[in-house]
Amino acid sequence: MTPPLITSIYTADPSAHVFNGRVYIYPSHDRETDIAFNDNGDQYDMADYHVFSTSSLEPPYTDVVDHGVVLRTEDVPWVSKQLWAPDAAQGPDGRFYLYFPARDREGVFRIGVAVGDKPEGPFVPDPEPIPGSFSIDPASFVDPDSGDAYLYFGGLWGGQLQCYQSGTNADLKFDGAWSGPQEPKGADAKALFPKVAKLDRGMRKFDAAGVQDLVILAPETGEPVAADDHDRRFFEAAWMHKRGDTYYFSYSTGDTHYLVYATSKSPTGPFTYGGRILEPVLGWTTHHSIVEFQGRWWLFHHDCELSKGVNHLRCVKVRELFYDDEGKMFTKPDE
Ligand code: FUB
Repeated sequence: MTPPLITSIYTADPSAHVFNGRVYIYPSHDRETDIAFNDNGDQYDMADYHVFSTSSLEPPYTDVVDHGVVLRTEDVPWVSKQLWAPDAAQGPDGRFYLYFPARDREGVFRIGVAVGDKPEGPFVPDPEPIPGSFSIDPASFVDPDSGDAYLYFGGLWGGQLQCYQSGTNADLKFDGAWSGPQEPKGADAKALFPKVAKLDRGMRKFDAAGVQDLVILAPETGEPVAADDHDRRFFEAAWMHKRGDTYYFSYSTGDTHYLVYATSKSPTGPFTYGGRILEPVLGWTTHHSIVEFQGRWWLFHHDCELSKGVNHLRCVKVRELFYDDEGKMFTKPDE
């Protein structure tokens, strides 16, 4: 079985990128807590971020470097708690932008940005969250062909995406009555879509087009995936990558514990569901990233092997990802 990539601390939600010929990993930093487990995710009570890097993705991972703490709760004026899954991107100015979700002083998840001169930080946060941002799991994507940058985000239940069902994307209203482990259901209900916003060239705010839905269609009907289709509907853990002229949007199905993907010829969709890339792992959550390094594709993800199954004490792993002749992604059994 693939060993954990990082064993010095508990890590999760790995966002991997290649900068300067080296793989940089931006994970959540899990920690022990006395908070009772619940389906709102209160036990995921993280308070800082470390950055890791490596030049090799093959065990025994002797080159993995922990660059130390790069951002803490107390560094960010608007944050009250829960530094959840982050990501990072390099902007057109050559600087590095760390995107992170956290609860604000009212307990509402927003997305912040912090800026650094090096991929390993340190990062200086903006004093306010990104205007118009909400929910969790920001995934940044810089299109390798156009140079355009996007932020994908959203997460159900504890991630609060279901609290934004009224109003338009330009003027979404938070409805606290939807807080907690709930989501639309029923024969006619469509799944809630993840969100995408193009970043302006400064990388610290959304461009004028603002937030849009990222539509995921069922291939057999051409209609949006149904809310009750928990094997395929978006739950959390957005990730975007491009191979050739195909955009791959991958995500977690949450309570069914799969990592799945959908494809499009546009970074903003619509996307068509394509299949599974990872079966359930040890632990409730599953969350990942996909990156090309030295001519091979890699799936970073986490499970709970290091803590022997404690859901909120996770460990990052990496395994090779393959494509068949039709561009369908798959991983091989982990033996
Ligand atoms: O790490 C906290 C949350 O757990 C993330 O935001 C979700 O994607 C899940 O992995």
